[in-house]
Amino acid sequence: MTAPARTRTSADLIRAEEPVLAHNYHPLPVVVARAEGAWVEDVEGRRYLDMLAGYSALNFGHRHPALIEAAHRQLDQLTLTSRAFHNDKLAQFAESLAELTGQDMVLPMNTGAEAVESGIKVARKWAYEVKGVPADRATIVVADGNFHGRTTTIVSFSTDESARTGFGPFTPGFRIVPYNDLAALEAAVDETTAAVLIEPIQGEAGVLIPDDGYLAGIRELTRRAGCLFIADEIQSGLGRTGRTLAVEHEAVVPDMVLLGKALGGGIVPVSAVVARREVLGVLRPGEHGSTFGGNPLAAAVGSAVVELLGTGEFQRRAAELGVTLREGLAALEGKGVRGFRARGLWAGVDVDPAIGTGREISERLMREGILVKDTHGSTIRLAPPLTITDGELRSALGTLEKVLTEGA
Ligand code: IF1
Repeated sequence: MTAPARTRTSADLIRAEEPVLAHNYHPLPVVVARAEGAWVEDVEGRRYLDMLAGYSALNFGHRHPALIEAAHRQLDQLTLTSRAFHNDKLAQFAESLAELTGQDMVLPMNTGAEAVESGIKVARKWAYEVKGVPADRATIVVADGNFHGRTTTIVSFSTDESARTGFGPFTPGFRIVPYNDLAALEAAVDETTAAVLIEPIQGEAGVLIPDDGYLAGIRELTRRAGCLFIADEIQSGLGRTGRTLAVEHEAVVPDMVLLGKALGGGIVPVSAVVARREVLGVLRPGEHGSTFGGNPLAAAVGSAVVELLGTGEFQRRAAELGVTLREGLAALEGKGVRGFRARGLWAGVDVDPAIGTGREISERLMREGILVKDTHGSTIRLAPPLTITDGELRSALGTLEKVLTEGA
């Protein structure tokens, strides 16, 4: 007999999931019930500072007032029409997003993986119709250590065995080269290449930041080769690194940018492909679509997100607080931190394995009121909401030092 829903404890709820929920995650033993800003609260009322922010889907914090207001207003008016008809919110969302990203056209989708899949399809169609690659011969070059989502085609070019094993057969047409290696990239590009698909910073791989010049090199290489530069900014974009897009750190404008996560403000799934007219112009009615892509609720929230980013406040906060983050992590080198990579309010921290695995460190931090997520081995990722205060960030760094030095 299970406890009635209204009085279930965290333990009750974790137990209740076990027989009925697919086990595709191993969550930390915390059951979140409420959240605001950078803070979440579990069923028993314990508070935690959220240093994961939904893997960068919560850049504006939990339940940002302007975004919640936009959602409430739209909920009371119209939520879904399908694209069989127009709705009164989509033009504004597409116009403002194209302007924010310096691109011509927008293809609205829902999840990041859908944006990646859509980008792959559009790049291939562009290769056949514009570049003149023979039918079904298009190739796309990706980097090892990539993470672009979980669909069968996307895991076809993953180098993470746990993401691929048991899901074949796989989609052909992808070439994998070492990340941050322009020579290897150049060698893989030929007349069949539709695009190079790259994360400007590799998130899941542990926040790997390429050498200065890598992104500019890809831009030059793809221009010379007559193929597309597709930047997957689903995790790195929308303020996370201190700029609207991470590619701006090298003043690079890709041919296509993939967006997701924070574009939905942490409220609804919103993703998009944004690109030059020559590229997205290859799509004609009936050739691609999505039941929920561009729905009025998503468009209303997405427009409110673009408006927040238009102020530059969140990019500025990420850049300024990123100095506190970097300095705080540098001070921990030799005190349990073996190395770290950081840009804006995003860091991958390699902890001394002798202190514990990433999971063990995450559990110790959880007991101290800080929520993070490990990536691989003993690397943890720090990606707080961009609304975090300097004091909260310093407090989190202090707790990290305590956990690393006292083995709390
Ligand atoms: C999970 C991390 C994993 C992404 C980039 C596309 C997508 C993602 C650069 C797909 C999604 C999520 C997926 C989520 C955990 C998180 C993640 F990298 F952020 F940490 F898994 F590697 N491109 N990343 O990071 O977007 O379809 O999920 O909306 O799968 O557990 P999605």
